[in-house]
Amino acid sequence: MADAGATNDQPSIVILTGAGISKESGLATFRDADGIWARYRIEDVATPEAYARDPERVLGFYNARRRGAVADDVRPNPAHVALARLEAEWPGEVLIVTQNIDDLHERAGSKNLIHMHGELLKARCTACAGVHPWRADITLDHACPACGSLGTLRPHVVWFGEMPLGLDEIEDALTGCALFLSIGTSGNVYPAAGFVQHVRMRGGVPTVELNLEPSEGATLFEHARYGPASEIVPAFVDDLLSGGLAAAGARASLR
Ligand code: BV8
Repeated sequence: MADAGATNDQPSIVILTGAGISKESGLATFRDADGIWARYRIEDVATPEAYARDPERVLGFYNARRRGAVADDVRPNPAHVALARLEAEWPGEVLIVTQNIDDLHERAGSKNLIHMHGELLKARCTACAGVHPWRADITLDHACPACGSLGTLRPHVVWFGEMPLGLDEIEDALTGCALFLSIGTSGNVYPAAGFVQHVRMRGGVPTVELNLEPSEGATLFEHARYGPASEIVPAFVDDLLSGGLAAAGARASLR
């Protein structure tokens, strides 16, 4: 993980993404009317207590989502591709901090990426903490590839009540960035939803929300642009690459 802007004096960008950026790739969001939390209760499938109480139910929930995420027709959309292009062409560091557990940012070509809520295509052993690439279903009949324990594999994802991953690197990046972008997230889940306040407290750093509609934290952003990510993200990246940071504010509506 590169340090936040420490490698060069060019302006660095931190981008927080959420389920909305993957919606047009065919993956469900959480809080839209047709979202995951409209069909499942968090307490039943996305907490350590749920896994302890009924591991097969929790494994089944993630197995269904993993099958969806690896389906042939689920591919990066123009928003993912635009962010990979930004990372390749922007003179300073670009860090994507994603709440998403799919691999669409990687498949679009993004390299500097933190999955703060973990990764659906990895399994973690509760006996030895080993983490392994895993594209198939996880069942209690599987043995850990590292320690051989049976029935100890869980999805390598961060459940409610568990500590998100990479918070130190994220904190460093938020402290040094010249632009903070939030894309496709409702701003309901912390600590991710609090990142914009961290940047605001520094003063003088533009914060931009790119979303289908105003999020819970919409008023905290200096600029905003609303519409489908596959349209507004490539347009925003074009402006950044052609006009620099100043264009970011111009492209997005002033708050
Ligand atoms: C923790 C992984 C201790 C598994 C997920 C204050 C501080 C710290 C914690 C808390 C706090 N207050 C409350 C808490 C506890 C809790 C929390 O936030 N609860 C909420 C419900 C109030 N947080 C935790 O438990 C976290 N851990 O706190 O540890 C700690 C304490 C202090 C400091 C550090 C640590 C752990 C949270 C992680 C839980 N795991 N997922 C899985 O995926 O199943 S969270 C879950 O929600 C998803 O992962 C997702 O990433 C996340 C956020 O959802 P979004 O991505 O925003 O999706 P959503 O559907 O909500 O919104 C989609 C948006 O896209 C919408 O706005 C929509 O309009 C837009 N959209 C739709 N279509 C499009 C679009 N935009 C553009 N284009 C489109 N086409």
